Amino acid sequence: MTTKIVRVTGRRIWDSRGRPTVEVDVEFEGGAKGRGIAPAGASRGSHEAIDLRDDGGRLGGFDVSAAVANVNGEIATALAEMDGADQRAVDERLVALDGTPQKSRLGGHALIATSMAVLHAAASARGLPLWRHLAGEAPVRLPLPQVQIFGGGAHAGRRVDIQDFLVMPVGARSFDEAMVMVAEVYRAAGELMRAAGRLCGVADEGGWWPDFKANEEALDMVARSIERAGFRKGEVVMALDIAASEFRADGRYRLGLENREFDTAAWIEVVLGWTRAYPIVSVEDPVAEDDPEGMRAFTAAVGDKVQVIGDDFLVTSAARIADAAREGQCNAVLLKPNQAGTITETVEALAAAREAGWTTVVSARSGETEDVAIAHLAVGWNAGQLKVGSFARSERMAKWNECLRIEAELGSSARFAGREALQGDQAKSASSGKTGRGTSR
Ligand code: 2PG
Ligand code: MG
Repeated sequence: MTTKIVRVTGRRIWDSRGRPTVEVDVEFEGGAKGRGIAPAGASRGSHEAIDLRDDGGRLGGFDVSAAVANVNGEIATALAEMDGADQRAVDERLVALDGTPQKSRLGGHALIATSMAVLHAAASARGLPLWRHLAGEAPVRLPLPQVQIFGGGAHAGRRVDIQDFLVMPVGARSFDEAMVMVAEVYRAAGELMRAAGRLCGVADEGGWWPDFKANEEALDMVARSIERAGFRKGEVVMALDIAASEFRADGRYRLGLENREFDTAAWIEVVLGWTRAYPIVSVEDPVAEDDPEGMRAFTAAVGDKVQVIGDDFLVTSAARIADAAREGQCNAVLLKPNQAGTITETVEALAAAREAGWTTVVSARSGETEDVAIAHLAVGWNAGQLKVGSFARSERMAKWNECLRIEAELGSSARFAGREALQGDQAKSASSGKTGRGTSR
């Protein structure tokens, strides 16, 4: 089936926050089709690919008509007749065409939606599900999910400072069982909030609204929810996305909710205290994106006991990951394709993390759609972990549900990453036959 690109069509559709986003359809000469939809972040790293939003007050300044015009104009022209099965060549053409360091001319959303659409069409041309197209014959695992129980920070009007209070069902033996465990904890959290007279709906990613007087109250509530759901110690553990860039100003960390502020060393002590007091196995962006020394100090302090994820700090950039690995500034990466802007650059970031022996987490954004590609990327790349928000609202559940379908399709050969996903080198050794380093996490 010929994989020559014959049509690229962009249009404006709407994301889970009711904001405009870019959808792209691609068609090959042989008839294969693919569709990609760009997600959108609210707490964005300052070095990630920039979404081009229209000037002026319309739609709050979020409209994407210029970006859509770029897809239907320059991008469609540049990709015409290219081989859609050559993802790298397509992505390199997109990057060169844009010509800016952060994709600001054509728009990061225009580029990632196009890149994803081409990838989908290529899978379809081979008659394969996307995860299988990506994996080839390499082993795959269903990812250990990171699931938000309370949403805060930029996803909840800054009601609390910390952004994501998450759980990870490390004791599950399958993805199906993982979902059941998470559902019990999510429900228990809702019941506890109701009993406390604090049930106020949900935040942007479906996590319960954080009606708390202090950040620590949310930590307590997650721990109590795990207990109330009846899990034994270590079966369901906790994770945090601090998203600390959001509350750092003038070199200090300011908790608006508690009216307290800290220098880097004191702030690190606060977070370390939480990792000792609660069963926290993973902390994302513990300090701000412009605090590399803080990132190094935190990573050194937790050793291999806690997964330290760079999100805003690394923005899915292979070069930044390699630098951070050399400096000991993280030991894990969040992979968000729209931070990089193309699939090929995201794959390069994944490879850099693997090279460093890091763990990897494929992640959605706080602004999402019905697009479930992220579930296929997590499985097909054998990333080990997947983070797509909470356990409510269909733009989140669609991704979890897609993982369940992939698990069902794999049948008895399905493997669930489970606790192993928190050990660096696992994915690398699974594909190369080398023995993993192993950690005490
Ligand atoms: C994050 C993401 C998802 P956003 O910080 O990890 O929770 O948020 O998409 O707003 O950057
Ligand atoms: Mg984050």
